[in-house]
Amino acid sequence: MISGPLSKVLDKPSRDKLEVLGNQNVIDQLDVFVKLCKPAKVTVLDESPEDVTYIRELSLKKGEEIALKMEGHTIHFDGYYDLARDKGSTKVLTPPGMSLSKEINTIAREEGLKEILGLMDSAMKGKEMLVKFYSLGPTNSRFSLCAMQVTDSCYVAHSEDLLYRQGYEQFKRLKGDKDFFTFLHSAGELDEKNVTKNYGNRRIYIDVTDGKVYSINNQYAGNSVGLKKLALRLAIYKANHEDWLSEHMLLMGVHPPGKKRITYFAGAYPSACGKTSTAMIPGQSIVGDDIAYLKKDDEGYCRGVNIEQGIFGIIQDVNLIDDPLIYKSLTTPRELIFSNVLISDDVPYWLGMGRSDIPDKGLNFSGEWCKGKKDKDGNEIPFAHGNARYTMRLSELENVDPRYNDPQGVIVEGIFYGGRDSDTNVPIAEALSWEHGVYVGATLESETTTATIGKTGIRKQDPMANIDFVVVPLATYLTNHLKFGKKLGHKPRIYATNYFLRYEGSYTNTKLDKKIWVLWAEGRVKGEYDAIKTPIGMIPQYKDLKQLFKTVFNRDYREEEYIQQFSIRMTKYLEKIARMEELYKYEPNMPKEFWEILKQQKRELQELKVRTGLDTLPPISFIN
Ligand code: SPV
Ligand code: MN
Repeated sequence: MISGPLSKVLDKPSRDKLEVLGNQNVIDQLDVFVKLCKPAKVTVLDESPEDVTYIRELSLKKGEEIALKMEGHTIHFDGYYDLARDKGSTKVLTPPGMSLSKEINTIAREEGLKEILGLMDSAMKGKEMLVKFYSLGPTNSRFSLCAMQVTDSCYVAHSEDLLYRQGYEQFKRLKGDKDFFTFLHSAGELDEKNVTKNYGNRRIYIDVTDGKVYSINNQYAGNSVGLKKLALRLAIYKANHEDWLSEHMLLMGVHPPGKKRITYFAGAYPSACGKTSTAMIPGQSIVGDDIAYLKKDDEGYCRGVNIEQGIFGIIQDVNLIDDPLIYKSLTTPRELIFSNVLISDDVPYWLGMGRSDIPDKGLNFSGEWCKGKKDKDGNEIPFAHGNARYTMRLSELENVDPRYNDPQGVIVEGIFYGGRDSDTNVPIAEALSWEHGVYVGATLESETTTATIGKTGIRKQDPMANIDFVVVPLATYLTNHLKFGKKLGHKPRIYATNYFLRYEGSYTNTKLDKKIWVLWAEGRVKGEYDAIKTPIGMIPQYKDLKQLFKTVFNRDYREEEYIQQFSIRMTKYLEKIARMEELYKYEPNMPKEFWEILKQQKRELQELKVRTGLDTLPPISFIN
């Protein structure tokens, strides 16, 4: 029954769509939102091509996006102070008795609701409220989760049309049930450039116990697009109260050269640590580059799906040499949103794109820009932002995996955990067991980048690359991982990767070398390579890497390179262990397996150090 405030702002087509959907919970929620946000009009959209086109065109009409020269390409600018995820303003609403790890910001639920609902009051006055329905994960699958997005931002709705599967039909399958997530977003008051004015009142409040997120006074997708990191948090809460995993992970098919098989891997990397470029390694196939759900199937395999169908990727350093496939997609006609790059004569320019003819002026995230322009602190504003992005459908890529939409998911046989680490971890090492793999994920660290607001280059702990999103106590989350693995008859092997190891200031490998580490892991999963056991895990033998480098790149991989990369930096690993002790000692109820593995690794490394009197040991010392 549609009555109340909602019925006054609905036109006939929107009313019909809600009626056909047949979900009173949806109607009741919208009624509350309309009363609160007071939009001039509510437009309900289904998954018809007309409704998808409506959003795309409205975004241009309202100026939230501007058309570029290349067909289908548009640009959207977030505000100067809204260019990355804002961790400080993102809080979990905690009811009495709920406590989370200290890494997660919380606010008492009642107090938080009062604040956010206060900010939402009349936020859409004079505006159009858009109501969209999506499916997280493929539709018609045991993985599908329904999600309703309510927003006044066409850019948000357009981004979601590119990034997620339409779910109006999936919502019908709920048959009126309440089992869906809800995201209420308002960009708030906009200035003449269509940028959020009151960014100081930016708030993203996660109501985990009610399956809702409220987000206001922002536009950057990591803050505004409900189905992305906001849904990841709700899904982590759900997964940890059920028996599956919701992870900040890529999914990819690995194709060993000269062999017919495809082996699927998942991979967790903190923001800007090579996740998308791993999923896009030439010769492999991409299932997803950001968020995956993992569940056990009836045969005991780990199955994974990409909850998305698109990429919201960092554009910096996408060039013909390092990311040829994406570069090609960004420079040919297709439906594509650029954000926070430089626009000159309706052509986009970004950092590290490999062009020497970057214009001296144009439009960028600071407004009208010319070379030498300074911010209010006197710092020079670069022509494009380091966290500038592109948004497009996966189907636009020639390397999309044929099973990226498979409702069964793919069988995950390996998992990568990779941080940005200049001085400790080897490029790749295999965990000794599932439990050791959970330890490897739990001890993931990364040096910060521009993907979140704050200083860059600082080492941060980032368990499973998920620290920003783990809205249950860390110990609960890790215990759930351990339990998940125990139930699997066929456990994925787990690998620690590091593409950022330096020696005397320079990277020890090229950007393309990650292909070799990934192919080595695939060969290990299939039992093709022996490996060297060290206290931190199994590392590759020189001869196997040498052969892989030769076959794949026709390059002679020198033994000096191998020794530089795969020596075990015992002192550095011990320093890392000390940081982990510090992080986890405040965490109540940590699984005992975690401390056992940590202590054993510490003991072995200390003994080795004492016995050899060295800080670092070459791989050969571990061969008996
Ligand atoms: C990340 O930062 O991990 C991203 C981009 O994938 S965001 O949408 O901002 O989360
Ligand atoms: Mn991400």
